[in-house]
Amino acid sequence: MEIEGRTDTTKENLPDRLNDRSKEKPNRITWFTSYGDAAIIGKMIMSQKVDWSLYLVADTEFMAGRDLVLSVSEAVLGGATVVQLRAKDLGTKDFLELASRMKKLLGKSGVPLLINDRLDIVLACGAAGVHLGQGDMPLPIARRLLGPDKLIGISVNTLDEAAEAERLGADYLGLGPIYETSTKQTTLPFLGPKGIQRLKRQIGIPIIAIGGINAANAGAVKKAGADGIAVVSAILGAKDVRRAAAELKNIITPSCGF
Ligand code: TZP
Ligand code: MG
Repeated sequence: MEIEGRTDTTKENLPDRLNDRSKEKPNRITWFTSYGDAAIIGKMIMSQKVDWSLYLVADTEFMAGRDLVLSVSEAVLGGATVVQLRAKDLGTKDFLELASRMKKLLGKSGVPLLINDRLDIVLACGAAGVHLGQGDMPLPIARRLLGPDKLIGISVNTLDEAAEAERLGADYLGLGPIYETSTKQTTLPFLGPKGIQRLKRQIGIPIIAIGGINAANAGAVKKAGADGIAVVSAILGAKDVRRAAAELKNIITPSCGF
């Protein structure tokens, strides 16, 4: 169905083009179900398989009532490879309902859905994993509750935090803030591309840079060694969300055309 020349994704039935991406990039390998060396190797393979390049943080507060599900579907059509649902303003029931809609929307697209903070929502909606901050559920407990197959990402600002997260088995790091941002209030120091470079030398798991990243600075972030960029406003604040995602995707993985 077409609306003003654009594909209608409001029915949460993404076009075939989106669902077809599952054929290109399977990103879940779940043949190990228990802990032990084999499970750890299986998990390493699995997190390597995730395409972290364009990580959309779908923030309900940023959207302030606008249709987040529609915007996320547009962003994925533009090239977003991971979606994290962040809903600080929603109660449990509304958060779960939105997460379930998001999960259904992403369907077979191959784009994993991560949930900010809430392990219970991950389990209830069958999301791929959780994103935790330094003050959230400690990683070993989160791992025990979620099991080896779920992805767990941690926000870090220092090398010590990053090394600890890696040691404890995080699947990826959200490193930031890289630049000044008005999307999230923070007193943490901005790391800039140099901060990414420093961490990249010492850390083996994927590093996703976050904070103030846009089309003007994404190239420098990538050059500094980030495995991906995590973005709120540069995508969700754009007039044409799909195009904004595609532009960023092109900068960080130049072979991808729009
Ligand atoms: N964590 C660190 S900075 C940030 C989060 C969630 C906000 C990033 O938003 P933007 O608009 O991409 O700067
Ligand atoms: Mg948190």
